[in-house]
Amino acid sequence: MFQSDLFDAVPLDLVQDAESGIRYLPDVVPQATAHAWFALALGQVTWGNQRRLMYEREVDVPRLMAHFSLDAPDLPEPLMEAAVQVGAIAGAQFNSVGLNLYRDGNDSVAPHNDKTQGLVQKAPIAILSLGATRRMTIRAKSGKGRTLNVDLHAGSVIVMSYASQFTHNHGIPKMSGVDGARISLAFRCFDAATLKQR
Ligand SMILES: O=C(O)CCC(=O)C(=O)O
Repeated sequence: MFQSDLFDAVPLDLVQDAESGIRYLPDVVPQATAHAWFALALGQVTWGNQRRLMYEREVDVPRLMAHFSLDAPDLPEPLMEAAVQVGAIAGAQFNSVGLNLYRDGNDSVAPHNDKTQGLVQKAPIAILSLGATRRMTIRAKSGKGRTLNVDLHAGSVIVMSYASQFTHNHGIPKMSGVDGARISLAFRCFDAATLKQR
């Protein structure tokens, strides 16, 4: 499999499509702010352990998760500020945030596309990284396309178009030598009916 490793601390256009494609934007949030938001999110969020079926056995999902509507009265402190800053750079008014806590290099998320049901069509998804650097793999679903490996540094944002969820998978593989925990804040725009049900 042909791989392309992208480690540069510069904006990267990873995938092009008729919407905004997939873009990596480093240093959207200053390091000191990313550090403070990491500590606040780690301490203030009630992290949940989910289970899933794998080969007919129930196993732990290998990361902790949480979710908030951005109008939630119990929204932990940094999330609204983060949503405003990330929304400004992504050109979207997000109304929901999904949080992932990767406790160490053994935590991961398998290659997948985000579920588009209930999302506002053509609105992007933006993921802010806090804490340890982790690698994201991005791969086209069809063809013999290369796998892109992009290192997601604290304070960076990856913006993925709605359209790209139909053409590409993304994942965070297990990795050795990871220096601590990482939190990702995945901002999304749900339609009103879906948002109410979540
Ligand atoms: O942690 C990340 O950067 C990826 C998160 C993700 O793929 C998801 O929340 O669906």
